[in-house]
Amino acid sequence: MKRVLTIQDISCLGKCSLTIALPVISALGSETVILPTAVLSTHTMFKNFTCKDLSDQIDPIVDHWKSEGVEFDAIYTGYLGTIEQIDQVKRIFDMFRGDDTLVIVDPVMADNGKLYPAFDMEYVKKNAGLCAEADIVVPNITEASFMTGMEYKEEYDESYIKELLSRLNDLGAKTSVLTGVGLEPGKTGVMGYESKTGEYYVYQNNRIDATYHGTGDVFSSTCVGQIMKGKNWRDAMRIAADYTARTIEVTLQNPKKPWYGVDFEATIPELINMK
Ligand code: PXL
Repeated sequence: MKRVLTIQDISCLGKCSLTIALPVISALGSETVILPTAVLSTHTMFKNFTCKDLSDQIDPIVDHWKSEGVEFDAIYTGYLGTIEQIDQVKRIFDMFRGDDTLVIVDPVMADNGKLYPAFDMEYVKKNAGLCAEADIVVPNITEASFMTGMEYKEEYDESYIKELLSRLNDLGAKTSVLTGVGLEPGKTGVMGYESKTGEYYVYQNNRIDATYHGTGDVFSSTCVGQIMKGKNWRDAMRIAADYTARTIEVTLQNPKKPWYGVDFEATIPELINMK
């Protein structure tokens, strides 16, 4: 069985980060080792959330794992709280990255043209440095535009997306996958670029006019789980895009109209059978 380490916060209520990564990657058949970077009462889109930083636990936890001789097939990072934690994560890459360890970085910090409340441009720069070390990065357009210094656009064409992807790869990542890319009216999806082969991959779904928190985490976790199942990055992205779109569709049918997260639990059985 593959073993994945995922490093991100626990938002106790809110359905994002570890509370998505753990069930999704486990459901796809990999052992999922978690390293919580902070415990929050809710994600940061709620008002008045509590947050306990766990930075002081990170080094002792990973040092213990090292002493146990543990190895990981993948390391997947998501929302991190501080600049210092990014340095701690780089140390973890150095400690545990073997020849075949896949490193996936989702530089969670912004959406819809804006940084999340906890972050500033210094954090953006540091996150770009983390992306440089990744095999695959999966930012949204906002995160990519902050990291590359390109203008954020809501209306764009394929050449804008290609330029973002090329600049992301210039940062150092081997493969860049942009999420939330709609190349025609009424569509949304992903576009990726692999430096080694110069190959682009585009996948589009019908756009559903709703935005929810945690959909980026659903997408990234699914990519990780599918790659661990043996899919190449393009198929993993396609399935992750389908699963995310299907989950949004199902969430919209919930009569209680959840606002803070998607009903990914309802669609996990479908995910397991997606090809
Ligand atoms: O889904 C991304 C995410 C993860 N963790 C926390 C967040 C968010 C998005 O807002 O606030 C704490």
